[in-house]
Amino acid sequence: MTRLSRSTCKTLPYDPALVDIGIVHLGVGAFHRAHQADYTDAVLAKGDRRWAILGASLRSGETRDALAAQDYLYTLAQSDESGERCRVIASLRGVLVAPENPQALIEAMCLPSVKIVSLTVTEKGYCHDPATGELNDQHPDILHDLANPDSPRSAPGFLVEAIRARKARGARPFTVLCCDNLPANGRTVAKVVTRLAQLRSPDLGRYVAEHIAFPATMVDRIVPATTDADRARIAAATGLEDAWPVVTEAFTDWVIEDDFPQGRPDWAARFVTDIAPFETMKLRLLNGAHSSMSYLGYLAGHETIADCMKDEALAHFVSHLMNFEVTSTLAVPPDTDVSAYKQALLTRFRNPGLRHRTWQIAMDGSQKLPQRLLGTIRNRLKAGAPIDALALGVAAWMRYVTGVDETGGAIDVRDPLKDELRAKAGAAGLDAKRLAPALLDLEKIFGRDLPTDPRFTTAVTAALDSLIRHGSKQTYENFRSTHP
Ligand code: CS2
Repeated sequence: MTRLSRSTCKTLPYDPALVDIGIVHLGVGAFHRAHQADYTDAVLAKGDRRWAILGASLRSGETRDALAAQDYLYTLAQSDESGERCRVIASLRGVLVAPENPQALIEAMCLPSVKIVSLTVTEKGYCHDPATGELNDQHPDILHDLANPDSPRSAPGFLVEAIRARKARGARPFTVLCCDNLPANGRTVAKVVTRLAQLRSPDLGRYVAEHIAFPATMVDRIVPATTDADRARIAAATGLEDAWPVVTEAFTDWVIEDDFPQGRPDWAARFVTDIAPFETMKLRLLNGAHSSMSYLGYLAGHETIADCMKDEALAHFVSHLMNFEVTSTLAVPPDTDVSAYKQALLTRFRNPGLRHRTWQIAMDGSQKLPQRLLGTIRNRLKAGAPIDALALGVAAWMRYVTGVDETGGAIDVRDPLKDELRAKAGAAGLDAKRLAPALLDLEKIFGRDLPTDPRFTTAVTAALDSLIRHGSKQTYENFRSTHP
């Protein structure tokens, strides 16, 4: 079959050779390619050719190897109840692989045409402490980057070195646009990058604090990892072989704080002055439900989120979590109907065209729990309100990170704290009264307040005890009986 490329693709709305690199993007995973690259493709297609993207992988060369042979073009397949629609995205104009040549990435970030450096490096990529949002200055990559500032490994290390290099050359700085699901993502990344710059020199720290803009964003699109079945189906539909297409839903949303001193593309996003209410609503309702469902569903043997939603008792749990425990903690964003938003979420979770694996979402829970569940729990406790569903979500994470499933099989737990989690779980054994306190002791996840609040510890321990004794399915079925 013919390979997708500039010469074989007949549907490109612009010539990818005639665009300028305006954005360097760190972390060219599926999410970036289905979200920001799609919005940017539309801008280039409308005729503003200044904003093509140069991607960078901070770890492996896989994406570059797959896309280089097809001129970095790829198919975006959008799926909803009416079926799947395929379109070729041309906004990505190259991929650098940072570990192969870190200096080349720094040079790219210093290009005069580059006005924005955006990032999707996942929660753990910022080397911060998830409970406080502060840089973890003992993180191995940060220690490496302080010792080798001109050949960094971490995203903050690349940002600081490129900011320094531009400053030394008298070039105007770029805007840093974090597109990860971190709470207050702009402010959090600003804090981390400013701190790392300070550790390099007080002068550089001051420069970052005074001159670099870090607009916050709320990004939303469900993008499961691409499978071989996706590749085969998309090739059959388009007639062109594509080594790394991306499958997503038709829905997409992007809310951005409009703070781009060097200019920005005219993305079809919502530009606002305060994204906090949008972000909290999305992190707590969508991502909070996702994470809770992923642990409970995985333990119950459900492979995908759509499978979880077919399990009526689990779908009931999700609705209860959203309606009775999360909604009361939200400040409703302007022009938003929260009921309609929740209804739409349930439909999105049910999308049969997306095989979004519970195992994929279960990854990196230590980095996700604070913004997805624990902040909500703090608000509820402060209001003296029940936290039964939220506590069950946290307990399911605890049961999951023991690394042993309900049939005694191994769980492939992926988490930067995996070893610590396994050691604690191993020492405690499958006993809720020992396991819960052992994991709650992780201050970088739970802070100091939650582990000492008996309302929280009692609820989590009871939920964990039920998960251990009765299994996940029986536990959420019982939940439905007690919370009709
Ligand atoms: C998911 C998110 O993998 C996960 O943790 O919860 O990637 C989710 O699909 C997106 O945030 C949706 O916008």
